[in-house]
Amino acid sequence: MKYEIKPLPYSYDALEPWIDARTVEIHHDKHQAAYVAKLNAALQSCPDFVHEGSILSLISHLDAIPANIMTAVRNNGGGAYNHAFYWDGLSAGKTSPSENLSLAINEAFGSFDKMKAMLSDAAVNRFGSGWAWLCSSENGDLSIISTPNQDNPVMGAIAGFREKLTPLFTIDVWEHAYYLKYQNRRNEYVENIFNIINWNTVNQRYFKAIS
Ligand code: MN3
Repeated sequence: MKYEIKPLPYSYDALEPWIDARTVEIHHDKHQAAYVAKLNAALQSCPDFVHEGSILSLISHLDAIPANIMTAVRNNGGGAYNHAFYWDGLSAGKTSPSENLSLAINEAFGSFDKMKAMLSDAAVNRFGSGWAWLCSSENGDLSIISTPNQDNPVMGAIAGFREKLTPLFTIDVWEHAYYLKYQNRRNEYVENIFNIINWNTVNQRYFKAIS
C-alpha cells in the first residue's frame, strides 16, 4: 500500500494567466510528487500508517508517529497534503464567498478587503518558505496565520498551535510556486491569487468546519 498523488482538478493551463501552465506542471508533477514519494519511503517501516487513513489524518496525529520518522512524515506528509489542498482552493471560474462566510469575514476582519490585506501580508511576509492560511475555529471564528516549511494548522501542538484550526484556504509561498513567472515578485503572485480563489470549495470547507 502506498499513498498516491492526488491528480490536479484541472488542466495545467487552467490558472493562466495568473499562474502559468509550466509552473503548475512542475509544481504538481515534480514537487508534489516528490513529497508523496518521500512520505511513502518514510512509512516503509510502518505500513500500518498507510492503509489506516488519509494523509490528513496522518498529519493531524503526528504524536502517534514513531519518533524516528516523525520529522519526515511532518515535512513530506505536510507537503503532499498541503499541495492537494492548495490546488483544490484555486480555479479560474467566477465564484464568491457564501453569505455565511461573508458574515464571518466581516466579523473577524471588518471587511473582505481587510481580510485580503491581512492574508496577503501573511503570505508576503512569511520569511523563507511556507504557507499563508485562512482558518476557522470550531465555532466559526476566522483567523489568518502563516506556517514555515510544510507545516499545516492541523498539526496542532507539534507545529506550535494550541487551538485546533481548520484550514479554509492557503497560499503556497515557496519560490517554486511562482518563480518562473514572477521571479522575486512574490507580492504580485499573491495579489493575483485572489483572481483565482475557488470560493465554492472554500465555502464548503467553512460549512464543514462549523457543522
Ligand atoms: Mn509548493
